Amino acid sequence: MKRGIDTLIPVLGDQLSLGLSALRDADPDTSVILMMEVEEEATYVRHHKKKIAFLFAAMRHHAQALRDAGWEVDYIRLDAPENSDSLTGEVARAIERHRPARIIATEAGEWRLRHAMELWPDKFGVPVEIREDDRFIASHAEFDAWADGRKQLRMEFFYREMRRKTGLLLTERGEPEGGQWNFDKENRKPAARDLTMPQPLSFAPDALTQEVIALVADRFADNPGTLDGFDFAVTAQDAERQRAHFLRYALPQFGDYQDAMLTDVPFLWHSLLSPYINCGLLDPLDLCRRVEASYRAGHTPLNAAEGFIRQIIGWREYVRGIYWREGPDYTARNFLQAKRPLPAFYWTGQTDMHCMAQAIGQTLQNAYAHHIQRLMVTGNFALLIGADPADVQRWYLEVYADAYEWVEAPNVLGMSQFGDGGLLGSKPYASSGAYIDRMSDYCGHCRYDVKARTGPKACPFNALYWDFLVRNREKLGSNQRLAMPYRNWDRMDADTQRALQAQAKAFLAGLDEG
Ligand code: FAD
Ligand code: DLZ
Ligand code: SF4
Repeated sequence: MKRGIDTLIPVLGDQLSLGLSALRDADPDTSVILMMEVEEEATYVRHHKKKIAFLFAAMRHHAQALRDAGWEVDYIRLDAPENSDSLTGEVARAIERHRPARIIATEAGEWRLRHAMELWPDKFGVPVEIREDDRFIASHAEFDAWADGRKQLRMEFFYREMRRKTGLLLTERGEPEGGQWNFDKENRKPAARDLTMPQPLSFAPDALTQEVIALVADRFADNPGTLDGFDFAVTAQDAERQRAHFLRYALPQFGDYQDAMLTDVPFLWHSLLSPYINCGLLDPLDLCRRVEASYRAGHTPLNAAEGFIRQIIGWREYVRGIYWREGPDYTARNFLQAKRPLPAFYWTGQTDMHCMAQAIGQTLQNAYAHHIQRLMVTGNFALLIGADPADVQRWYLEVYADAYEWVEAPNVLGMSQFGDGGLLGSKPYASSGAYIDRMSDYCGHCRYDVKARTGPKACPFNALYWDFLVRNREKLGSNQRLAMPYRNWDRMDADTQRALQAQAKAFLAGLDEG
């Protein structure tokens, strides 16, 4: 028999974990969990249709899992007639319904919602306890303690701290397995097409998910992407199945082919786990411990296990630390003063550049592209043409099922667009077509010639790369990691330099004309 409601616990769309800090030591008999599908969250950017469908389906299934675990869940569907369309509005209505004595929440994953939650106590006249999100390995205080007083922040050193903290891949004497912390140099092999390549699992939508798909098709018909072939896992159990499948069939070669790209092969040896980790269906530390166990059992080589674990306890934690440390204005930075709008083909994939058509086409189809496509194809191109980093951030936040501002913004603004001037990474990830040619089979399928720098068939990345360096020399010229390309530019004869700049200028003018 339920007693009166004492505690209201709002659970956001990316807080789908049974062990969430807000639920810890709450009493299911006197608490009610509030979950809300709201217009404001669904429209702050034009999310990919599959991203919205994934999240709503995962939320609805999670509500069921919470009920099965004994909680009362008050679940507000997007099409509920009284839906006020915002999280704050729904909390206000829930307070009217349940009259709780207090609210307990886990901190939100972005500044916009953190600010909104900070206003709740005054707005509602109810005490609000906001708990830290301890699904992350480093607390805010730990990241700040590590970062304070350092002249330069670098992922590699933070990562070593996280290895020490978790004990992952350490010997009994506390030294890194294999005698080194990082095996990245072994993880840069191009891949060949192969019939034994792993295939990800596909999860057929059940009735609850089909209902969500119909809702999204109706309400978000004009959003980017397609709902066709929706096959995401939407429960913790199915996410665990994809995790187990990855560990068995793909992880052993994850390291070798981490940076590889192949035409019409969107997933390669990647895990596809980021949407599940980010919304809470999978626990990142548990995942890393299982990867370590696979290494210790002799199933996975060290370069793969270390490479994977580094992405999670290194990069994922590091970008989050930077996002919160740098404050809400981080996303507005624009070190290179880049202003060009993102070309329209980012929303259609219709371009003759085969690498771009592949990365964008797969993104629109799957709400997924792997890291090197995001960084060295679409990100690199946006950087080279001088796209406005605010536009670029919006696109990435829209189109990927794993995109939340805390992880998207530092990756896009900091890592990919050098918009923070070198805070997150030491040099811009700018490259000519040669890198894409080395790591993929794309160029062989392209109407452009990756070896040509000027002329009608020249790969656009080539001239754009040099033009980018020259255009930004004042800001980048003293970067030691770019000393070599600047020297190479200076060694070119004046005619070659002029031809490259004219080639880039004509291409950019073509973009501006649409
Ligand atoms: P795998 O290749 O299998 O990697 C394993 C896991 O490592 C991922 O699931 C992810 O949790 C983690 N990881 C790897 N690299 C990073 C990274 N740089 N930052 C954070 N986590 C990382 N990742 C997101 O989760 N959300 C984003 O919005 C996002 N935007 C990105 C934008 C750009 C421009 C770039 C360059 C990278 C971005 N990433 C983002 C990081 C990375 O591309 C994705 O995490 C990865 O592609 C997800 O696919 P996967 O699960 O198959 O990854
Ligand atoms: C991304 C998203 C979407 C599309 N919809 C909802 C929603 O309806 N309700 C909700 O609680 N959360 C949603 N989210 C996630 C939030 O916008 C936000 O990105 C995270 O909660 C940040 O921690
Ligand atoms: Fe991309 Fe240039 Fe290669 Fe074409 S030739 S696929 S545009 S890198």
